[in-house]
Amino acid sequence: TDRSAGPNCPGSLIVVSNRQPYRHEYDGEDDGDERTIAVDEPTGGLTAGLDPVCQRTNGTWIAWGDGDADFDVTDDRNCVAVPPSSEAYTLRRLDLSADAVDSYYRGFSNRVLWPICHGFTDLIEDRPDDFEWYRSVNDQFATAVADHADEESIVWIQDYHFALAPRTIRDSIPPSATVAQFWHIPWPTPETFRDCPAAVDLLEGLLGNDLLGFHVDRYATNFLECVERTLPSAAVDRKRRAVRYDDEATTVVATPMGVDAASYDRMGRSVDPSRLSSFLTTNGIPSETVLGLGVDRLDYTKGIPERLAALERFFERNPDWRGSFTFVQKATPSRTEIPTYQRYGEFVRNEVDRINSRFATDGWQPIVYTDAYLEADMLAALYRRAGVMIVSPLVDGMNLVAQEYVASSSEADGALLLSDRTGAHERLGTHAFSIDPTDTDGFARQIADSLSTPRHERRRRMSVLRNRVFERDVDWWMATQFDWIRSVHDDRRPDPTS
Ligand code: ADQ
Repeated sequence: TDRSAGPNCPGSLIVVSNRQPYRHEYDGEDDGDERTIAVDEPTGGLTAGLDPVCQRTNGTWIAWGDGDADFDVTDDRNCVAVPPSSEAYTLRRLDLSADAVDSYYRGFSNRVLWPICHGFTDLIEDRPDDFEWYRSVNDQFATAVADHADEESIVWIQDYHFALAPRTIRDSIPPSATVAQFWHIPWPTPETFRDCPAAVDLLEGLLGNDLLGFHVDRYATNFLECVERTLPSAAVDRKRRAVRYDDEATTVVATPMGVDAASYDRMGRSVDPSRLSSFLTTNGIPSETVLGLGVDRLDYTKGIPERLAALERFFERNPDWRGSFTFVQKATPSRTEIPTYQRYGEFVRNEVDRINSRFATDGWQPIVYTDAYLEADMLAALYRRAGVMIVSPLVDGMNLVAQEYVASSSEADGALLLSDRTGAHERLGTHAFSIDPTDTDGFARQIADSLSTPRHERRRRMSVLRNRVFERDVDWWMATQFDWIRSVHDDRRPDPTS
C-alpha cells in the first residue's frame, strides 16, 4: 500500500510503546574491529502504519530498548536516528533493568492487568513490588516524553503497559500539547474491575489523557462506569463520552482497529505455490486435503483447548471427514516466563497428541501443531489456502487474525468461524459462522456446517466480510484516531479571538 499520504497528524508525533519499531542486532558479520549491526524493519500493522507518520513529522518513538546491540549504557538518552536510509525521526530507547522488566512487564502488566481486563480474575498474581515497578517504569517513560515534547507535540501512547504515564506526562509537558492513548485490550465491567489492585491510581493515570481509545463501544462504556463507581468526584457525561476530573477533560472513543488488507491480499496471491506445497509436505499434510487453520499466540484467552474439544467432537460425529480434513494450529509461544503460560502450552500440546492418537491413520493426522516461525507472506498464503479458519477466543479485544484471514482470502470461498466474544465479531459476526467457544456441540456442528455449505453461499458471505475488512483497514483506523486527536488538540489551544 502507498502510505505516503497517510493520516494527517496536527503536530510532531511522539509515540510511546513497549516494543520498538526498529531493533538493532549484530548480524554475525565480522567487519574488521567491530561486528556489523543489522536493523530490523518494522513489521505488523500498527508499527508499519505509524512509522511513516513519525517520519513525516520528524517525530520521536520511545520504547524499551530490549537488548539492542548498539545500546550505549553510559548514554542516558539512548537515541538513534531511524530508518537507517533517511534518518527521519528519533528512536529513544529506554534501558530497563532485568528486575524492572520482570515486574513491570511480566508482572503487573501481564499477571494483573491482562487477566483482569479479560475477566480471568482467578489468574491474577499480584506479587509484592510489581506495582511499584510498574509505576517507576511509567515514570521513566514519562520523563523521556517530557525531554522531547514541545508546545505542538502529540503524544500517542499504545496499550496497557502505560496506564499511569498519561497523568505524569500531562503534568510535565506544555499545556497546548496533546496526550492520547489507545487501549488494545478489553476494558472489564465494574464488577470485575472491583478486584483490581491500585484501581484508583490506574483510572487517575488514564484520565491524564485528552483522548482514550478502545476498539468497541462496550469497552468504552465499561470504562466510564468504572470511573463513575471508583472516582466519585469525576464528572462523567455518558452521552458525550467525556469525563472531567481534576480540572482535565478526557474524551473516550471506540474505533475498531483494522489490518493492512491490501497487503495481505497481495502477499497471499504472490507466494510461489511451491513454497506452500513444501510447507504442507514438511508437515506431513496431504496436498489435496481440505485445510482448517488456527493462528494464535499461546494465550489462555484464545480458546485453543475449546477449539480442540470441538474438533474432537467433529471427528467423532463426522467419520467421513477423517483423512480428508486437516487442521493446522499455528501457535506462537508467548510470555513463556510466566508459569500459567507454560502450563497452558503444555496442556494444548498434550491435547493435540491425545486427539491425534485417537484418530490418526497411516498417511494422515487430524491436527498438525506447529510453532515454527512463519514469514508474513507465507502466513498470508496459508490463510488463502485454508477452507476453514477458526478464531475462537474466550475474550479478545479485537482480533486481527480473523481480519487477516478475510483479507488474504482472494478466492473468497473460505469460511470464517468466529467467536461471539471477540471485538471483531461486532463487525464480522453477521456473515461469519458465529460460535460460542464453550458450547462444544454447537461449535462442532458449525465446523461441519461450514464444510458442507455450498460454495456460492460461502462466496456470498466472504465477499461481504471482505468489503468490511477493506473498508475499515488499518489506514482507516489511524485516520479516524488522528481525526479525534486533531479535535482534542484544537480544544486545548487558546482561542485566538479571546
Ligand atoms: P493479540 O492478542 O496478539 O493482540 P491479534 O489481534 O490476533 O492478537 O494479533 C496478533 C498478531 O500477531 C496478528 O497480526 C498475527 O498475524 C501476528 N502473528 C501471530 N502469530 C504469528 C507468527 N507466527 N508470525 C508472524 N506473525 C504472527 C492484541 C489484542 C487483540 C487486538 C490487537 C490489536 O489482544 O485483541 O486485536 O492487540 O489491537
